[in-house]
Amino acid sequence: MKKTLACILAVLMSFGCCATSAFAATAPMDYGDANCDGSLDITDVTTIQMSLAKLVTLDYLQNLLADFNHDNEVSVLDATSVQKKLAGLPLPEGCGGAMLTDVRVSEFFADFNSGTAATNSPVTFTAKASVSGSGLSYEFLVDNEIAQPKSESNTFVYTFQNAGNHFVEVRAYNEWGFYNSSVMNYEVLSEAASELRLVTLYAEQSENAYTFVAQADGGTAPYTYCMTIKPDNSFGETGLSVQDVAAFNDYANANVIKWQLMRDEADNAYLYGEFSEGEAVSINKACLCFYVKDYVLSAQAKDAEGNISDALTTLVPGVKVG
Ligand SMILES: [Ca+2]
Ligand SMILES: [Ca+2]
Repeated sequence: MKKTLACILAVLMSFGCCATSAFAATAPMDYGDANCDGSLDITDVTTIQMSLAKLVTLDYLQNLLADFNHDNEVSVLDATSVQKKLAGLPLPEGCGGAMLTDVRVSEFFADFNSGTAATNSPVTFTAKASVSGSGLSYEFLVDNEIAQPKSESNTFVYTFQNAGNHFVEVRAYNEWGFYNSSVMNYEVLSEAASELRLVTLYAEQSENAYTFVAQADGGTAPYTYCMTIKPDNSFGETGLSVQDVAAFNDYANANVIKWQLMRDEADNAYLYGEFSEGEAVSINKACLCFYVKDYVLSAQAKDAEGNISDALTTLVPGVKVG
């Protein structure tokens, strides 16, 4: 069984609501870095030699990295080739390079928002992840127990037996066993609500745009919705640049909601838009200037009687857009 190496996790809790997001990725690691300290030097040669002499035992990752010439074994050839590289001598073809360890959960959402599903109603959780290499797989946990073992399926259907708060986690693994996780604190009601509730809120990514989906039920139809997008200040990033506004205006057209650039009391910029039920709502990724920031998407649903229900979720940019 592959040894699991957790990536660096920064778990962001948002205002007691359902959305929690994990953000992480590790930098590529260099083949030959047998002691996994991020640099290639003579201590790596020593590490390989010591393992060949059975003086040390390499762990899973060390074994992968120590195989400098990619022949699927750690041998004296690897130690020699690393020495040659350090001496600036020519190497046999195919030696070295970087091992891509990057894996990242970009989205994790349920078809019922937290606090809207009752016990005994099946809830579908969907995760989306990206990986630099191949072999992406997903594992789902409920209250720290594995509820759906690792598989290629990125959806997970679960029926909660007990009301209350539950931790639902997805772990996306790459072929090397590195994983990135996203956790949500999911509240289950003892019985279904009849009042207005915003049951669905998530963002779908495509190559160029995000499409935002919100759906309410209960209350009195028809519903209208409004959505706000703003940078997640827990990352210390505030505001959208003027450039973003220009890009956003360029994108406006008939079938797309008109997003307005607003500023809060602290002068932080955010985008705000209103729309009616059934309208598609999408926005160009470049408009948000997704780079390293996360964004908070919040939505309100209003029914015909003026009742309001709201929800929020964290958008984790899966693709860097300059
Ligand atoms: Ca090293
Ligand atoms: Ca080798």
